[in-house]
Amino acid sequence: MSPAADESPATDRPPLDSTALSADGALLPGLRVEVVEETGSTNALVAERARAGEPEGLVVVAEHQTAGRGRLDRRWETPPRAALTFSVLLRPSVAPASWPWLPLLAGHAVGKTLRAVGHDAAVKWPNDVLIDGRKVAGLLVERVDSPAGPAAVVGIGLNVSTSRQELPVPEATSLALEAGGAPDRTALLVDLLATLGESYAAWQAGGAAAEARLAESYAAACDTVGREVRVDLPAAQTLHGRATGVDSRGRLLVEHDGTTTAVAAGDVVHVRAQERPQD
Ligand code: BT5
Repeated sequence: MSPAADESPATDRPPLDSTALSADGALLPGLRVEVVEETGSTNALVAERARAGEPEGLVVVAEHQTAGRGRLDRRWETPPRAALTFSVLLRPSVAPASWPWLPLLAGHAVGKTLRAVGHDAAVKWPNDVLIDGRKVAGLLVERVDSPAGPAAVVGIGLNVSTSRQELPVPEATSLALEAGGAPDRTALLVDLLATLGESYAAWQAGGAAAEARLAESYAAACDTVGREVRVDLPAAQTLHGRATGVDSRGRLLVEHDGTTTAVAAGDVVHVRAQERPQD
């Protein structure tokens, strides 16, 4: 463990151990990790590789992103070596109608991994991971069309040793701020990729039954369900209501005046943390 984030901000952060990441048996078969010192966005880099025909399983992790992307042209900002910022190239064989599960599945995998190392992490529909109501990780899944067929780039940003001063918004947190010390990023990345890989394989192989199980398991881990929410819809529409669950297609169910609306991935801008009623 390195010192608490509030005590030791930007100095002396250890690099990722790329030798350990490429060691035999370190990762699930089929995964290949490349560590880059700096890039604009790992999602952009992996999308480029996907277009050039790269097979499923490439993982690019950047020690620093200079133009990290959130959804809808928002930015994802992390200092060098303070976070895990990486993208995974997938070429799912399941029908495109099931692809909206990917950000949920990946966020759920991050939440599970963090809970396994003692954090009280929850997912926030559709693409955030929270600890104690604050955003510790964000997910950006993008579809890329390539001559080899469609691909999905699953981008994950997780704040590890980021100090309070370095976080771009007050609603954010890091693992170090929550636990008083930062875990080893290489070991954490290995754990994240293992959980993500297992969840992805079960989803691909399991058909409708797997999606029903995923919906149940996701909803149980989801901080959004049970809350009053404001959902910003396209065309500047807004939906206010109570989130009651997640359906078998990964849509958020929002109840208002006795009517339930299923909000699809991609149609909802965000259930913004700062607008959620506090406990
Ligand atoms: C996201 O978007 O949360 C998706 C973030 C995905 C980042 C990964 S890093 C690897 C890969 N490569 C990329 O270029 N991106 C992916 P969204 O829900 O739109 O949230 C963006 C908002 O989160 C911003 O407008 C800020 O308010 C906030 N934010 C920015 N940086 C943050 C950070 N480090 N921690 C917490 N919140 C942050």
